[in-house]
Amino acid sequence: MAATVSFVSLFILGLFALVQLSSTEAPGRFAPRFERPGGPATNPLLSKARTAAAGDKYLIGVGKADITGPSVEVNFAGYADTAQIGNGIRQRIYCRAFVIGEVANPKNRFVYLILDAMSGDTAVRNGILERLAALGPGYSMYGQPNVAVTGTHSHSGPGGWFNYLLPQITSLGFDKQGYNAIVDGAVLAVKRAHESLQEGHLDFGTTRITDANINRSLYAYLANPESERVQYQDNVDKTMTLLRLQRASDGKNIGVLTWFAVHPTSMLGNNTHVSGDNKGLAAYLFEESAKGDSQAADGFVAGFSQANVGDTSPNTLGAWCEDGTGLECDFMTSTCSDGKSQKCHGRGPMYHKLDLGVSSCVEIGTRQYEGAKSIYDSMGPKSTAVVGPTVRAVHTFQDMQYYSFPLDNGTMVQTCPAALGHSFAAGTSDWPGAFDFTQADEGAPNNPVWTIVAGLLKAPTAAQKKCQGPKPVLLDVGEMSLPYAWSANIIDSQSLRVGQFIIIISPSEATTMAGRRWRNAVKAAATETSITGTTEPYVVLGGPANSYAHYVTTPEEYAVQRYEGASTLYGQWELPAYINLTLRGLPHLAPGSTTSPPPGPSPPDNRAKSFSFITGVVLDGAPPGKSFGQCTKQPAASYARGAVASVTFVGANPRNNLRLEGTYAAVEKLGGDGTTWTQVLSDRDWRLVYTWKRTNGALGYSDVTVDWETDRDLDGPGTYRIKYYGDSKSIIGKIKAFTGTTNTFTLT
Ligand SMILES: *[C@@H]1O[C@H](CO)[C@@H](O)[C@H](O)[C@H]1NC(C)=O
Ligand SMILES: *[C@@H]1O[C@H](CO)[C@@H](O)[C@H](O)[C@H]1NC(C)=O
Ligand SMILES: *[C@@H]1O[C@H](CO)[C@@H](O)[C@H](O)[C@H]1NC(C)=O
Ligand SMILES: CC(=O)N[C@H]1CO[C@H](CO)[C@@H](O)[C@@H]1O
Repeated sequence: MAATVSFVSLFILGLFALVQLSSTEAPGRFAPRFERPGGPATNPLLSKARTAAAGDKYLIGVGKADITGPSVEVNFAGYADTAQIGNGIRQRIYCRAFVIGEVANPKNRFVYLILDAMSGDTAVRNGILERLAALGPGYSMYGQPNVAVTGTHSHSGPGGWFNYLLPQITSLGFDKQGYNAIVDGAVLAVKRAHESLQEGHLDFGTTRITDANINRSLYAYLANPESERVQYQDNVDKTMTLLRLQRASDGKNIGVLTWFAVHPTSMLGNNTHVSGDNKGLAAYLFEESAKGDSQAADGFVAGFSQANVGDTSPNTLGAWCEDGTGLECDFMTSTCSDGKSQKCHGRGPMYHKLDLGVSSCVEIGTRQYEGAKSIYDSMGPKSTAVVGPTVRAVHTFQDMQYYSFPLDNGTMVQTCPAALGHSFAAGTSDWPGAFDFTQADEGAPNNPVWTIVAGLLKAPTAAQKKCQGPKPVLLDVGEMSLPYAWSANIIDSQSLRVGQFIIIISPSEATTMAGRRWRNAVKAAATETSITGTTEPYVVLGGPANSYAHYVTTPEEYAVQRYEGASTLYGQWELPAYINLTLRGLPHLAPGSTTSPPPGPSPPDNRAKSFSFITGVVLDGAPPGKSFGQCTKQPAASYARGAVASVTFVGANPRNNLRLEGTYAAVEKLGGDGTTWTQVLSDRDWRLVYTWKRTNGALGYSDVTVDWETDRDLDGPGTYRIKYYGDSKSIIGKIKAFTGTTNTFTLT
């Protein structure tokens, strides 16, 4: 037992002994492939996007709001790398909300939320439900059963908002500012969707996107029976599903909601600018294209939701050893010539650009956008109308500690308290574990949270070891509740349904085959019980949602214990258990069903007891003879389109004011009258990059750099200037807004 503990400690020590990487590299140049409004894909004459819908009428509404938390001095959520600390914004992140309800009985509705964030989470979801309730009786129909909080699984946003201890460790605990940004933004998005509710139609279509994802755990996938694998063309799902929301009043489309499985890990683990990664970019591109589309309503919202993402990678060129051997990583273990995983790196389509993943992200985002656009543009002939008036949602909490249920063949099995296996430490080829135990350094960890909790590590009980087999337990997170729960044991089982369209909400990242089995089981049961009448059910899976419960593999993949299997928290029967729970809920989605299952046990709420070692801003200062917002590096007099205009200002810490729904950086263009300036780009735009750098900690000096990566096609010639909006904090804590403006320059 003691041996296990010290072994575990050793590996964790390695995690926190890391020295912080410098993050000073300037953002790379890239050549975006933005679709131009009016180009072929958006030509209204070619588009059938407005083809009249034939299905039933529903209440539909969409909304979107900014959730960009502290962009600097806070660790990013996703790669669990303590060195990945934000220093600015490439693109603001958002919550997109979709509300769908019945016309006849409008209380029957659901909200599907997509956060440009690592996952849904119990703390965040609790906050959203509480603040929706606080909006008053008009919002009383939103609650536990019908609010689905999904994350795109982006790895490029601030962390610090998780309910459980384990994911809080690298972010130094819980950060109220970032938490509030997400919760308030999500509530604002729901409010906007709610206020925009109107009657409309839903249609869905699919396409195959061949070049935006690959499997990153093929060795585990191949453990699934051949008889099952031969039923599928690919070893990852390449199908994108798009649901279109079209209002009845004038036939304009108010939004689209898509599902496609690919890790938003195009931005590498050494990127330090906030963005929504490839999914956030795809959504932006679609929403931009809608501005030039006469069939799209104002306020059009495009949601790019995650699907069975578990073993998918956006690094479509495969995983290679950066050790001079020129070899691919080992097929079975993803290690390199030194037997370790650190040098194994997935390569995105533009990996040679060496720009922290930016160019590959543009590619993978654009491929998803173009896939979605192709479905959208051929709606009508190739799409299916959603029919059947029923809208329902079902939610229960389930304690996964020793949940007993029968497999299909009748054998009773059980799940286990959460635990992570050895391969969890190695990470994946999308970013190798910064904390592979073989790299362990026995130096003291430089992490205050870890200093407190390291002594509380427990070895697994005998029952747990047996239950988790064949997984060798590395971190027995489900049996550790000191000082508060380390991981979720109680998960959300939730499903939504509109007409024949059924949405499984998964708390875990389902692997390709796990997702297929889950969807197939739901489709078979829905068909058998005729809950969609005579219409064939169509099932999608969205997640990771509601609470972050790491991964779910098939039992066969679990037996292989690669990263995904090692991160399947509740043992080898987790997937059959999830399927059992979804099927148990299915009768509550039937037309005429007015019942809800018992709510189940409430997960612990750790918000009030969480550690917080994220220190606040002390003060900002301007160097002698300078003032906040003063431009210290002016633009050149003129740039050719395609060049980068880079300017620097005397800055202040952006954590003083998140400027939600606003901007830190902006590009303004001079109007034809020679006097009027119009904002043309802001933090929401991918090609305007805001970087903050502390230059003197004691005196609070900092620089802000704004890089405008101008685009030959999208940015017209003209006269421009760059603006910076900041907020400084005085020694007595007073926060004061200021503005900086550059000289004017021309773009030719
Ligand atoms: C970021 O990581 C990639 C992949 O390992 C590497 O090629 C690149 O040099 C790194 N960039 C910086 C600035 O560390
Ligand atoms: C799910 O498991 C429960 C026992 O926990 C069992 O009663 C039920 O029949 C199972 N449902 C399905 C659909 O397998
Ligand atoms: C049922 O299936 C499980 C998993 O494949 C297997 O371990 C078990 O032996 C089977 N039980 C029977 C009675 O065949
Ligand atoms: C990581 C890995 O093994 N990727 C493989 C996934 O499958 C494709 C074929 O579909 C292979 O080319 C990759 O090497």
